[in-house]
Amino acid sequence: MTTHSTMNKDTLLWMYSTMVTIRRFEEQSRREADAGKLRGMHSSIGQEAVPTGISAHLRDNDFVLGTHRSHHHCIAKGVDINEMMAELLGKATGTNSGKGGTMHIADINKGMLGANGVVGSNIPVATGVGLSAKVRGTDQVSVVFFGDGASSQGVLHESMNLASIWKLPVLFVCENNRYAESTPFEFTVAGGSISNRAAGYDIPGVSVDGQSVLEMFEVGGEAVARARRGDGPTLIEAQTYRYHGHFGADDPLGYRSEEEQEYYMDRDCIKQLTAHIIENGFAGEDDLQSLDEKALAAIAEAVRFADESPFPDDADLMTDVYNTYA
Ligand SMILES: Cc1ncc(C[n+]2csc(CCOP(=O)(O)OP(=O)(O)O)c2C)c(N)n1
Ligand SMILES: [Mg+2]
Repeated sequence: MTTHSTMNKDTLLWMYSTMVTIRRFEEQSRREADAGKLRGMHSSIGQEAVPTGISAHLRDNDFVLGTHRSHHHCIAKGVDINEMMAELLGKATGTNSGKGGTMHIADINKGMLGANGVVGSNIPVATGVGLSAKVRGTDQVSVVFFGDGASSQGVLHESMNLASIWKLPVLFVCENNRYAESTPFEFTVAGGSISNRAAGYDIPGVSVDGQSVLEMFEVGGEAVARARRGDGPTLIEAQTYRYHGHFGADDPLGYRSEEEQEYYMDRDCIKQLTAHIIENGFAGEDDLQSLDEKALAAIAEAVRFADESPFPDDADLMTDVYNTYA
C-alpha cells in the first residue's frame, strides 16, 4: 500500500474509494449472512471514515489490530477483499485458510495482525507490538482500534500507562459508536469522555468527528508523526455510529431512537466526502460514479472467488494451531 499522507486529489480519491469499497463489502456480507453462508457478522457500516483517515498515513509494515467489528480496519489497511470474502465464507483460500472467519481476519504481509472477538484483548497486544518496534529501532507504528465498550477495561489503562512511560509508537483509537451491544455509552463511561482519560497518563487525548474522514486524516497524521518521531502514544476518541444492529439479528430500535439514527446518517462519511470533492472541484460526479462501479465490480469478483473456492480439507483440521503433541 502506498501511503497517502499529503492531502491532495489522489488522497481524497483513495479515501473515497476505500470507504465505498468497505460499505459495498459490508452490504454484500450482510446479504451473504442472510443467505446463511456466514454467521456472527458485525457490520462496520457508518464507521468507514475512522480507519480510512488513519490508514492513509500507514505503510504495509506498520501494524493494525482490531476488534470483533474489523472488516473496515482490514480493508483500509489493504487486505485483499477476495481473501477476506473467502475467509468470511470459511473457504481454504481465505486470509486464515478459512479457519478464522469474520472475527479473526489477519494478514501479516499487510500488517493486519488480527481482528479479535474478545473485547479489549488487542490493546495490550498492540502495546507489545509498539515495544517490539522500539526495541528493534524501527519507526514502525502500532494502531489498535477498540470500542467504547472496551474503554473501561483495565488493560487500556495499564497499556496507556506503559506506552507513555516507555514512549511507545502506539495509537489507541477508540471508535465510540455510542453503544456496547445495547448499552449506551453514558451508562458505562464515567465523566462522559474517553479522550479526557489520556490526561492521567500524560499523553495527548483527542476527541474527533469520526464521521469526517478529513478530520480523521488530520488527527491520524499528527498521531502517526508523533509516534514515528519517538514521542510516544496518542489516545484518539472517534465519535462515530454503527448504522445497523450490533450483529445481524439485532434490532437497534429496541434501544435507540429513529431520530438519533437519522442525525448520524444525515452526516454520513461518504456523503460528506462526496460533497467536499465535488464542491472543491477535485473530481466530478462521473469520476466518482466510475469509482463506485469499480468497487461494485471488485465485490462481485470477491464473491465469485469465494464461492468457487473449496472448503478446507479435513486433513488440515489440526494445522495452523498450537499443538504441543505435534
Ligand atoms: C471480554 C468480553 N466480554 C464480553 C464480550 C461480549 N461482547 C461482544 S461485543 C460486545 C460489545 C462491545 O462494544 P464496543 O466495545 O463498544 O464495540 P462495538 O460493538 O460497539 O463496535 C460485548 C460485550 C466479549 N466478546 N468479550
Ligand atoms: Mg460501541
